[in-house]
Amino acid sequence: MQSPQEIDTPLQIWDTTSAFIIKTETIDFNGDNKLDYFVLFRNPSWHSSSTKPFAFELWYTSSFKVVKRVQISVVLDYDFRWFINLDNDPEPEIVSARGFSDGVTYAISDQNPSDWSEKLTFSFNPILIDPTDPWEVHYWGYTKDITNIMTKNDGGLIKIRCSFEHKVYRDSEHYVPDWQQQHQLPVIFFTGKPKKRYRKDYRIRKIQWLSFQEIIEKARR
Ligand SMILES: [Ca+2]
Ligand SMILES: [Ca+2]
Repeated sequence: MQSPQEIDTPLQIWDTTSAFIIKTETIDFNGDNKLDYFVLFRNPSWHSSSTKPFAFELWYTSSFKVVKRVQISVVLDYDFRWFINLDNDPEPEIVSARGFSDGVTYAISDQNPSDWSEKLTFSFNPILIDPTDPWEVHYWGYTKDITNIMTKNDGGLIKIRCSFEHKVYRDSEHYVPDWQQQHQLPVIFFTGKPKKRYRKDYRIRKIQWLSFQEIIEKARR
């Protein structure tokens, strides 16, 4: 699981709009093993009373072709995204944690390589395990603490450590997703270092290793 890294803007991206660049990040978002770029631009025609997006994020491939343009109208308190390939198509899936201090949505999105649009497949509860902890205590998976989603390779198929039997209740801190599309909110396990060491008895049972597609289908049932 990798997150985009901030870099100096490559010279190939510099042009007449460069004065408006807020930041440039790099990640391989299309899965061809070459680093691509996200460039965040300030919208020069935005003003405080305007309803226009205040910024745009342009997605450049490694060959500096713009393949996606995202309008940004809201400043989130939490806006984390990680890229990891979880299925058989080459492009990575996006693990995200987005929202406000009173509610963060953890979700996995599938990318459509024809226009790089993101389709939310399911939301989940993030549970963190410290791999050096022999007791495998379950902590809440805060965005700054998680380093990787727990997966294993099962005969060429990627399986994700998860559970659908738990008592993780979302309090006011945790946003509940659209239940019309998703009937069950799984626990997804991550490795990392629990700095806050926040834990409750989540009563997680029947821990399974399921493929990305199996989790999508089970969450909808
Ligand atoms: Ca790439
Ligand atoms: Ca994929």
